[in-house]
Parts: sequence; structure tokens; C-alpha cells
Amino acid sequence: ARSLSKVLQLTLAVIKPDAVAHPLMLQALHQRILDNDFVIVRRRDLAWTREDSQRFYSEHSGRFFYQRLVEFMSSGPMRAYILAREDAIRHWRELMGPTKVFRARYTSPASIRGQFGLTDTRNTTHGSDSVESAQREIDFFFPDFCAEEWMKKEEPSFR
Ligand code: RTP
Ligand code: MG
Repeated sequence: ARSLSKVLQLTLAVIKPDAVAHPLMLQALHQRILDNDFVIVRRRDLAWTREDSQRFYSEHSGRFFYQRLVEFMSSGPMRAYILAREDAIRHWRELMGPTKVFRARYTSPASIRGQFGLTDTRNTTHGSDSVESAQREIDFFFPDFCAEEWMKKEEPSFR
């Protein structure tokens, strides 16, 4: 039985267009999720318009990489997941590794970005970075999902 002290947490994980474009990479990343004790709560294949991309990344609108980020994220299909686990946010980000591809290669070669990241922008995956952003991002990708309801119904079965 799982420990009562471990609190179930939700996060949003996205497999970005560069990774979805390669079926073997998509498969490998899906397997990575399963191998790391995440429960897949929801899964959705989708593609963004430029407007979706701008809206999601509006916090980066002043940054030098904003335009290419927006272009890239609306360049093809993606896959989004709601993942549940104890400490899900931190675990998924740890699994992804650093954003910058050179750092990922040198400091975390076994991480997802260390293995598969192409550039600082085309870096295979996204993960929420806080409880607040997880809420916002889950809402963005899965507007019909109600976290409170899911927790009330499912969380007891993880104890
Ligand atoms: P994320 O938000 O995707 O989980 O990644 P992060 O926190 O590690 O990185 P952040 O600084 O929030 O950047 C968001 C996404 O923008 C793209 N990016 N491109 N120098 C560049 O070309 C550059 N820097 C960031 C990446 O796709 C990054 O994930
Ligand atoms: Mg970020």
C-alpha cells in the first residue's frame, strides 16, 4: 500500500511538436511516463493555432525567443497529459531535465531533453512549474476537467 503521507499531485505534461513528429520518440516518451509511476488521468492529441500558442505563452511575450516559440508550438500536432503522482510537478520536470539543450546534454544526459532535445526551443516536452501554473495549464488544455471532483473520487484509491 502507498504511504498516507504522500500527497497525490496533478501536473500538465505536453509532448511538443518536435517529438510528436517522430513516432518512436512519442512512444519512448509515453513509456517514460508509465515507467515513472505516473497515472495518466487524461490524454489528448491536439494542435494549436498561432493564437492558442500566443495565449499560452503570453508571460514570455517580451522575450527574444517568443516569436520562434509561438511558431514552433503551433507548427504541428502535440500530445497533452494530465499526470498524477506524489510530487508530480517536480518529478516530471526532473525527468524532462534542463530547458537549455547544452545544459541538458552535459548535466543530465539521461533526461528526456538530454537525450532528445534539439534546441533550446525545440526541447520535446513541457511541464508545469508550480501548483498554480499546473491549475492554469490543465484548464487551458482540458477545460472540462475538474480537479476537485477527480481528487475527491480517485484520490482515496491511491491510499
Ligand atoms: P517550460 O516552461 O516549457 O516547461 O520550460 P522551462 O520553464 O524550462 O523554460 P521557459 O524559460 O519557461 O521557456 C518556455 C519554453 O520556451 C522555449 N525557449 N526557447 N532560447 C530559446 O530559444 C528558448 N528559451 C526557451 C522552450 O521551448 C521552453 O520550454
Ligand atoms: Mg516555464
